[in-house]
Amino acid sequence: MEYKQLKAFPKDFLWGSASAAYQVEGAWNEDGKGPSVWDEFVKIPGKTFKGTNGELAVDHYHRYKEDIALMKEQGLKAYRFSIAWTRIFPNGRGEINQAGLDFYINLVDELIANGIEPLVTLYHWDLPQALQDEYMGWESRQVIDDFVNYATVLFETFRGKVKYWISLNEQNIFIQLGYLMAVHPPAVVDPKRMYEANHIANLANASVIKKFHEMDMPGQIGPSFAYTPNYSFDSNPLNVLAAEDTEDIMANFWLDVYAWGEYPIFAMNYLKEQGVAPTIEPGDMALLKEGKPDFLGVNYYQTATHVFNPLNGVGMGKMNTSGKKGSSEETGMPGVSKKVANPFIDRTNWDWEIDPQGLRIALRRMTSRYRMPILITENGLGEYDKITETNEIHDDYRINYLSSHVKAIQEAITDGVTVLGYCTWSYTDLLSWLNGYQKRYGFVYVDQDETQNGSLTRYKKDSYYWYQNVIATNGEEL
Ligand code: BGP
Repeated sequence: MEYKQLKAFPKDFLWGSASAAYQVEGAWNEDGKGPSVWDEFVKIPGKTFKGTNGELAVDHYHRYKEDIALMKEQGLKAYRFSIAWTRIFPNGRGEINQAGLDFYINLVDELIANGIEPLVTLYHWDLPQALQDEYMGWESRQVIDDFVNYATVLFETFRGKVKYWISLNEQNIFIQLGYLMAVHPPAVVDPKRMYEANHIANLANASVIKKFHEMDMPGQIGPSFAYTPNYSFDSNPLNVLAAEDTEDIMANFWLDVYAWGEYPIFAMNYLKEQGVAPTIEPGDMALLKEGKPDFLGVNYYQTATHVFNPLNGVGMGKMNTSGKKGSSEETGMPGVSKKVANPFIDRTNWDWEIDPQGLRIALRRMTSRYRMPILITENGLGEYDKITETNEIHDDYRINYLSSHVKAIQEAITDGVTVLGYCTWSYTDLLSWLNGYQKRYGFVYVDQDETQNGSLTRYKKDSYYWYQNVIATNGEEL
């Protein structure tokens, strides 16, 4: 639809930006923090780009005041960050590590003192290694109680101060990359184990949300889903069906569970036929229904376009983690679909498709199916940035990306979607899990390279000033 006039953004729209503990904090073993699965995984040769890790990251742990001062100056309304479980419980449970908790108390207080709404992610992939060692982490139902126990400490600590909570960040990504592609911890390739772990993660997610509501916490909670809307390559009915199947297996399979406490029919049938459906115990489905979120968080980066893929067709291919455009391998699900290039849209140097209308489509599909408010918890462009001799960063490509996506949000709002806020990924440059430090996302440039050399000095990019004006005009000037 095209409108004569777009609706204005709501007055209290949360113009935000995001990060995650492992990607920014550093201080990986300070103040009593225990090791997480990522602290260990990065030590395996060949797992991350040039062996990069988050031991120092961008040293946000020691520089958070400086970073928050930059946010304040920019006019940022909300900052989404994650809490490292291993700072609170170095071994996943047991005695609270007060020094670790204090870091987040100080961070939250500093944000509030500067008029910035804290949005807290409970889990952004850094599971305590102790729980992985003890009972294989997400593969054991023991993790449910430990996750609820950890979250409860945070709920009690930040009651009234933190109003927006994200339960699990991108369960679909950490589960698939961890148990199917072996490119995240615990580096397993086993679809059966993957769907078992995923079901347990669903139960943990629902349990934490249920606890939040039982505690009568002021505020709202929801998961963040990495949603890649699926398109058919053309009007060939076989390809249309391939896209719909992919949507069921890759999106509804998580979103239906979050919103309705039910697994989608076609995806579940398919998993049963493959012999990889999860074990569902009595009471599980009731629990999933009791853990209904207050909003759906969405991380949107791109869309995916598909053709039908026969049973003997292409399987999972390797992603481009080098930044050499065109280096990603063909990928597909045999018997379902194969991903192809969309001729209507351009790609980044990491082969991520740039599709602002796809964000509008994502918001529309989620609203049609679930009728829940949506919080955009991530959206952004990872690219090489160059700093000039006078310390300027002319990232007009990022401004184009972000402004076209914000326009798509405004169109979706005009369509009738309820959007609570928008967090760009990311605030400062940070560690990209598999792509090192050269794939930059921030409004704020950090002097840091793959060998972890650099002064860590922060410099404002052109996009920093652009967003400052977007916020000041409440989205009227994009
Ligand atoms: C999301 C994650 C973020 C972030 C982002 C960019 O999947 O939640 O933590 O990393 O993607 O991805 P990448 O760093 O792979 O470019």
